[in-house]
Amino acid sequence: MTASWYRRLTGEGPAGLQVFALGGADLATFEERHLRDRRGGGQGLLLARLVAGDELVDEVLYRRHPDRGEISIHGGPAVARRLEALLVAAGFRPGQPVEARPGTRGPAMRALETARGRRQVVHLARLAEGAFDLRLREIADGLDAAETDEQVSRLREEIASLLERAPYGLAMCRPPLVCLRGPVNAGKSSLFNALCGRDRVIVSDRPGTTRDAIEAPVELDGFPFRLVDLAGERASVDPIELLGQAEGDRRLAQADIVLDLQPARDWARRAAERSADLRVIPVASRADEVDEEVRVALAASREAPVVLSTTAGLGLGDLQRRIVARSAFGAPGGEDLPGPFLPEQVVILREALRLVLTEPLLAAARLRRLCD
Ligand SMILES: Nc1nc2c(ncn2[C@@H]2O[C@H](COP(=O)(O)OP(=O)(O)OP(=O)(O)O)[C@@H](O)[C@H]2O)c(=O)[nH]1
Ligand SMILES: [Mg+2]
Repeated sequence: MTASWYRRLTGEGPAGLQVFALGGADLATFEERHLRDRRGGGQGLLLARLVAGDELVDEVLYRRHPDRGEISIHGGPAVARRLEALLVAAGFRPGQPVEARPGTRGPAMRALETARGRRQVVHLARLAEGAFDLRLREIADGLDAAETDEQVSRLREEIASLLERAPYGLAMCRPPLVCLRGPVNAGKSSLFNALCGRDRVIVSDRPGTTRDAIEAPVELDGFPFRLVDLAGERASVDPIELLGQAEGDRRLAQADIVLDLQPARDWARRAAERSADLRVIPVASRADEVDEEVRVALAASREAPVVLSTTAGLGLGDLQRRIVARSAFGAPGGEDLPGPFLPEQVVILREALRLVLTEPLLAAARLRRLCD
């Protein structure tokens, strides 16, 4: 919550009608205490009685926005002074609203609390120490001091390269979603447990064991991911199973990466069921159930599935490497360098990039706004 503030929107003077904007942590208390008998006036406007205790100060119009309120008073300068006195007594201070800054070190520190995995901890710790902040300040200082177009365009390149790192940083703060799909009994839950490193979900030879979507944070090849086990796919009329499958569809729509499992022994027969979705990594599961020649042929086939056996410990390393490579962690430029890691930071950096060649000083101010 920001400190409480108020601001006069109309000029000072003898005008009868004057408008004040107010916001911050004390807004709701102020409304409760000083705006009585609020009643609808249309288009989000309310009529209310501005009161101080039992005393009526003025009849006012009040408009509530999500982050602030606007009061229109009618009683002239004396009432305006009275309103200001009430606001100050309630903890409001005159001036511009305090801007909500995304910050760089604070959010990294908070994200560290739930960080998993070596790379995530190291990356976030570096951000929490101020590595990104420092880069922003260096660029902003450079822009303030720049005297030639060449100097400005070099700094523009630096902003652009910070933006290129955004997918990596965003994924560090909000790990990519990996969903396990496939027919019943394909071995999804067994793989889920293997990637979690413990028996997190039930595995059984009964088709349709998993009925709900279950999510767990995992570390793959040192990188953080959110892994989701889904109900197996098959025709069903059971209402609970149908609910589970609908939930599966919902999670699949959100997935960054989909592991599409089909038992190696059914691979050829089920060709039509496999998706050509770019997010999909095909997995020929339960590969210990087929001969070595079949495994080799599968791996060399056009689809090049990961040939996997959870029980025999086959293909797990290959699978993890492919997941990382397919994710934002494996994208070009996805090096472990400080860069933006929150969507709000990306918005401000984009704005700075847009401004930098024509208004370098303004771009520098935007970059400083990002800093803590
Ligand atoms: N031989 C062999 N059996 C496996 C392997 N992975 C899983 N299984 C067996 O296959 C059966 C189904 O495994 P699950 O992991 O429960 O399969 P699922 O895809 O989650 O099944 P549903 O939840 O019903 O959709 C169990 O009996 C497992 O022990 C594997 O790599 N090799
Ligand atoms: Mg299952």
